[in-house]
Amino acid sequence: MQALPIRRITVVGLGYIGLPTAAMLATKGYDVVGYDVNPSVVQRLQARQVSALEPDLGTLVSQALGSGHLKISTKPAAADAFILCVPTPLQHRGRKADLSYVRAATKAILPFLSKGNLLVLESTVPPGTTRDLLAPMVERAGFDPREDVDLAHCPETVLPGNIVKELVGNDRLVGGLTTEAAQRASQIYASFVKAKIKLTDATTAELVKVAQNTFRDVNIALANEMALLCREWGVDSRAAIELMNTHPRVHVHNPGPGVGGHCIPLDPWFLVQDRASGRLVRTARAVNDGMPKILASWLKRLLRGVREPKVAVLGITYKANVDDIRESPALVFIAEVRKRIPKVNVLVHDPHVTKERYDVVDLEAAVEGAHCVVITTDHREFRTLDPSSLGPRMRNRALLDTRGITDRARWEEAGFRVEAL
Ligand code: SAJ
Repeated sequence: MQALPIRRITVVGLGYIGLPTAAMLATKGYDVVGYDVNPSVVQRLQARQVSALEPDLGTLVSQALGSGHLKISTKPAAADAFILCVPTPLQHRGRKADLSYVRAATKAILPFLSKGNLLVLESTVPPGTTRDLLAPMVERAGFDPREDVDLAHCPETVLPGNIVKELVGNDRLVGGLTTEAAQRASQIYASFVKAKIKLTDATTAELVKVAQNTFRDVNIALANEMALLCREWGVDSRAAIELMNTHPRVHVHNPGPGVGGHCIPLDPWFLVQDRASGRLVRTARAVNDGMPKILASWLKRLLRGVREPKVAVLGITYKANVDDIRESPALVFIAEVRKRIPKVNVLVHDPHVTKERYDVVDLEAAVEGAHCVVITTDHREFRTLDPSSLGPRMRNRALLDTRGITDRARWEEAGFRVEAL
């Protein structure tokens, strides 16, 4: 197949990956159509409304729209290349990938596909998806997926909260269904990636992506177990982990209330679904998913003897300094607390979350008359909380710090009973 030059790109899905990718490509001179099925996403973008919590994203999107190279639309458009950036959640039943959005996105662009086009899947998927799902769909539409069209998987690796920087600075893996497809896809990414671009086959790229997130999940599970073991041995786990990590080949992650977001708690399942192996991976999932239960039992102990306790939960997002509450361990923790502690009243404060997204209150309202403060997210604002100003407003001075961000001695001096992970 003759590799035609790529000038026009259609990006399908304008979420936290599709939008910055579309904007980035537009600033590099490609004519980009960003297509999303959700009219409210499109309306918001056309009005140039972008999450202010993602550094530099607003500026990038404004530049792209201002240049005239980025158009936002509720309809797909013909192009030289298509990039699919749609979500891949877990199925409601069973721990397997739900590929319905990938199927729908592919179906939506098939009428616009023509010979010589490039189709790149960026969504995180189980190994084999490009070969066994995308290629047959393209074939059924009348194209030879190895001859007429180039198919590739190019996983994203950007960290929410640092997306724009990492889009440019992270190494990029491009897996092709054919060598030519990988090479062709890599040219698009070379327009903005300043780090290395590595080429491989599509299935290897798919596996590597989910394995990277699995590495982190297993490591966090180890940190969580370490924290529980340290507690049993009477050792401060955070101090111990810091010391463990002074070894040049040891990097134990941070213990916490569990693992949230829409990547790390899901991707290990994509790796082991339908496979016989993967015992450690499944165990790590169970360890991390078990943390909210353990912490709820700690809270119950702290509140022993208190009738109708009021609890101030600080932080509902899945990690620090983002506004995303998807799969947040804080949500599971609160559900556990409500299940285990009769007549408990839980109030949530999160400076990064609006009332439209979750029922949050301000710090004063959460803490007023409370019997315990629980830190569930390590937002920067919570690192500087002053126990001597919170204490007098509370009915009972107790702190459960699931992120280990407070100075225990300082809180104890202010009269708090402290439990920390
Ligand atoms: N967490 C801990 N302890 C740690 C680190 C994280 O408990 O030491 C928790 C966080 O609080 C959070 C969860 O894990 O609840 C996940 O947070 P994260 O910052 O590790 O990851 P994500 O989900 O925001 O982004 C990950 C990243 N993957 C890796 O670092 C290997 C990112 O680079 C990927 O692009 C992203 O998943 C993705 O889209 O797959």
